[in-house]
Amino acid sequence: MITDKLKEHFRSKIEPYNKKVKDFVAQYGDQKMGEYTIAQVYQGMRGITGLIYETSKLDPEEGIRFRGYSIPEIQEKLPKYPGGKQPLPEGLFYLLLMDELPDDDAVRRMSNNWVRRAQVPPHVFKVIDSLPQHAHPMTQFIAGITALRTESEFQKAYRQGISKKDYWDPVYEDAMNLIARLPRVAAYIYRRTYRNGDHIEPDPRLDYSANFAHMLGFDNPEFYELMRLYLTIHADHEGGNVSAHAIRLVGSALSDPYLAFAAGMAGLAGPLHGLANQEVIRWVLDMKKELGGGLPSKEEIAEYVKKTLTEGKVVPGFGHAVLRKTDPRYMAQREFALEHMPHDPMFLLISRIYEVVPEILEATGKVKNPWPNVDAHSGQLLMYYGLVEYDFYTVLFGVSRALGTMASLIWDRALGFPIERPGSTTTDILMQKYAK
Ligand code: CMX
Repeated sequence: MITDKLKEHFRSKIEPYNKKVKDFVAQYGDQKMGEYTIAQVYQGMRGITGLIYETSKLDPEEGIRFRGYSIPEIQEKLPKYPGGKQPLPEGLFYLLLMDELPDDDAVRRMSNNWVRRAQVPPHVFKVIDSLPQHAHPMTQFIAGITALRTESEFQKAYRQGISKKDYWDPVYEDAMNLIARLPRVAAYIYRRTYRNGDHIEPDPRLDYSANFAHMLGFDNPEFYELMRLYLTIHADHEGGNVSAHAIRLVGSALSDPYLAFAAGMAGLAGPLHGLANQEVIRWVLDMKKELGGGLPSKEEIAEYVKKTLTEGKVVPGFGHAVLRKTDPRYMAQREFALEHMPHDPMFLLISRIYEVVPEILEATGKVKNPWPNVDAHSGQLLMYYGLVEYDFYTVLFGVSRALGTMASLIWDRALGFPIERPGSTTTDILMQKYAK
């Protein structure tokens, strides 16, 4: 195990945080938090708060807050690469884990720490190579993550009989190692699938995002900046979304962070969740093809959207289970596009879709949030710089999602959260009780 100053700093936070939680529960634990309806139970527990997730909180109107900071605030307050404008995801992870804003030194320490941990064992590449090249990148990613599990410190420590109060320590090790290794695994999948296996070695002098972009094969300072923004804004979205919740749930059984993260990635690969980023581009390209190329008019887009709905499909990139406004993550990406590629034809099309879709979804009378989410924009930015293989986009989302969910998982164990086990019931039981 690597002993590091970051871990010692984190260790110093555990006791006071634990005391805060224990005192609060001791004093207020019997207070009621609210009531919910039968309909909410049938609607995927929508609006029922049933989890403590310390690192971020989603407000329906304002969007995500990371440890209290909104996206514009973290863009302003987190350290940046010299000369850059976008926050460094190393800094976001520090904020989520330590519950304090990092300075430049802390971010440099985080970057260096991950470089020291980044070595991926060769068998992981062999496992990925054993899959057919046409296997979806998320299939390859999940296989790679599961293969990384041979390195689990938590698994080893548990077998040796570690005490409950120390669980967080090997979970921290696994989480940090996983975060450090994911870009290499992801880049390996990209290069084997789309670049004839022409792999690129990491460059330890680069920051986390730039090194990832470099291994993918995109050595453009503007793309580095995009990757810093991308990895920061996709990192965390409170605890109830499918990927974060799956990671937390599986982790609560004391499955190690690799298993928990693989479970979360299986959820992220669903088209109603993270896979929506690839679906958006697929849908937009299909639209362009059907409408003869070029920039379709608003009327043509409206017809296409209505046709999508008539066919019983969702309009990808729009709607959200919690948000009720345009996603600030969408706006942050739009601002990036306005600064770097305002005349890009794909950006003009994405902007026009934004003008057309909400009114149509609203008119259905059932869509609760007609506004775009994060996935409506990300593909356009990637395509602009040449990362056009959209089946790969959810892997990028996954690398980012590790930052928030791993910070949270470390806290789950540091706070001694129990195994998650909500109750369930049946329709017949409910009918006997309520349908009188
Ligand atoms: N297109 C068409 N119909 C939509 C829709 C959309 N974009 N968004 C919601 N609806 C429909 C739902 O399918 C549901 O229809 P039924 O009553 O016929 O089942 C109805 O409107 C009510 O749904 P809701 O309460 O507004 O939304 P949910 O909380 O159930 O679902 C979400 C949220 C994101 C799954 C949904 O909006 C959706 O499918 N969006 C498109 C896929 C997408 O972009 N997902 C990415 C979300 C962000 C992320 O996790 O990465």
